[in-house]
Amino acid sequence: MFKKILIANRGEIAVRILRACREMGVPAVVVFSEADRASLHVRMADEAYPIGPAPSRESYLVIDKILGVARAAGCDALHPGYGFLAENPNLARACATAGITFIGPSAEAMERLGSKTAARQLARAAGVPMVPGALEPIERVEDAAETARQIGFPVVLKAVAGGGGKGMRLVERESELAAAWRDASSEAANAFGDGRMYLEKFLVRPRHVEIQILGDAHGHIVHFGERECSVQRRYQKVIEEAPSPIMTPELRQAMGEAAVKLARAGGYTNAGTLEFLVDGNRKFYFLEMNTRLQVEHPVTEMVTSHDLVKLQIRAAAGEPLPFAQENIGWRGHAIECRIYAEDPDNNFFPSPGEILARSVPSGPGIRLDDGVYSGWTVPPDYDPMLGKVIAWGNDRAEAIARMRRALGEYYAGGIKTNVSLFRRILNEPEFTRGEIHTKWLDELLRRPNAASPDAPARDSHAEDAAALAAALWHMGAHAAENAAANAISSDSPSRWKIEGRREQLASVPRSK
Ligand code: MV4
Repeated sequence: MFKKILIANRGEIAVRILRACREMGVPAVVVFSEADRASLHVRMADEAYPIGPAPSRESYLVIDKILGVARAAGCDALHPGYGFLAENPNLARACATAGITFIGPSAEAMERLGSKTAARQLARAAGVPMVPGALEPIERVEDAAETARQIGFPVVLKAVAGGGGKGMRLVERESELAAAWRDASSEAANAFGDGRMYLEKFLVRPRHVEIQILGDAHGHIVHFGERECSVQRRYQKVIEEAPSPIMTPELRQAMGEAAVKLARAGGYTNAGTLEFLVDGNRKFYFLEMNTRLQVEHPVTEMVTSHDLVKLQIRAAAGEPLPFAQENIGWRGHAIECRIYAEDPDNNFFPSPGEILARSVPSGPGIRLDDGVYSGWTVPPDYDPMLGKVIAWGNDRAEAIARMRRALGEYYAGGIKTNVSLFRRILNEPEFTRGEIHTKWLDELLRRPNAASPDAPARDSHAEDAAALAAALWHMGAHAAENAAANAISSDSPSRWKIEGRREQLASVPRSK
């Protein structure tokens, strides 16, 4: 096992990896920017090293700074988390050069699967079904038109280096193609420094279903089944669940086998996710591979009882997978809500700021993967995800009921959160029936909201006050005082502020 692991990330995922390290008895080191001095991952780590200013371009994205810390701290392994440098082959290569084990796939496997067209060629060679379309980048718009005529409109233009919907354009008819091609290509050139494009047949309202895989260094690769991630807003996942409401044992086996086949063809090791689109006839099509641990990995952990982060670390250390595919089973249902500091009543605008008071859910079937604490200030410099609430139940209905109950126990004061969005989604009959697809949430948000009509008549201050009072009542006066006092570190600016906050909390009426 490793002597010491560097976690090259921040927020809830750094905390999640720290927890795995602690359970394994491996010391863990973190890095932090100037904006993250007081962050939870810094407080929880065994050692923490500064790596520069708040902008990630000058801190979390600088490979030399991160490897400098790894060397100085005596780390023999590095976990990249997700986002930042997680899918950058240059970090994997720099680690290899420095003699530090990268907890993830090799730089070469990342490259083979990171390019969309390269991944499509691998899928073709491995016999994995994918959406009809080009297998190579297309140079000229005339060739794009020719391919589009062959496969039939509508088509979707995609960036070879793309992801997350950037550089993507839906084209309904040939007359729109040339303009869309220029637009998408220049968007891709700006976003990825690579304007190369290809195209695919456009599937109408598919589901997004992804397969979690894990490979060791001895040629064994297993899959942990699927996650349903169709509830997305502007290509950002909002709710994920396992199993998918449309899953059958046969479909899971077929998709799992396809995923393992493709990963094997790419010489893939460690944790990875293969994204598929699934149409109304339960036909599945490979879309792309994510060569990292994903935000939504906990729902897979909850239904399979396996700790994916510990398995990643063991696989990177050269240990063989401790079980075979036949030993992986699924029990119950898990749902995850991504809690963001953003304002659902103002177009989901980020809402950074100080968390003045907080109450978090617990109890049967609830897991909270959190990266914040009361008294901490959410910085404006990064993705404003605060953490994730995960609910497990014996079946989907119980998981949903537990999630509704847990969201009622969630409160963060001083900032806006998207919790009300989840209450709305979890009460939609289409959602509870599992009738969701990749356009479902965008369409829902265009419909009027009965519970929260956009009218200015709505008294959001009164609602906030009521929620705060309820949260404090839940916590109890004593707990509230402790929470406020504990949240403020010994090096915090002034006693006055602590007393002020104590008073503020105590003055909220607690009678029901
Ligand atoms: C598609 C598609 C339909 N047909 N490709 C969006 C992000 C990018 N990673 C792939 N995306 C899509 N590709 C074909 N050929 C529909 C989407 C899509 C989508 C995919 C996954 C999750 C949410 C989505 C929302 C809108 C569109």
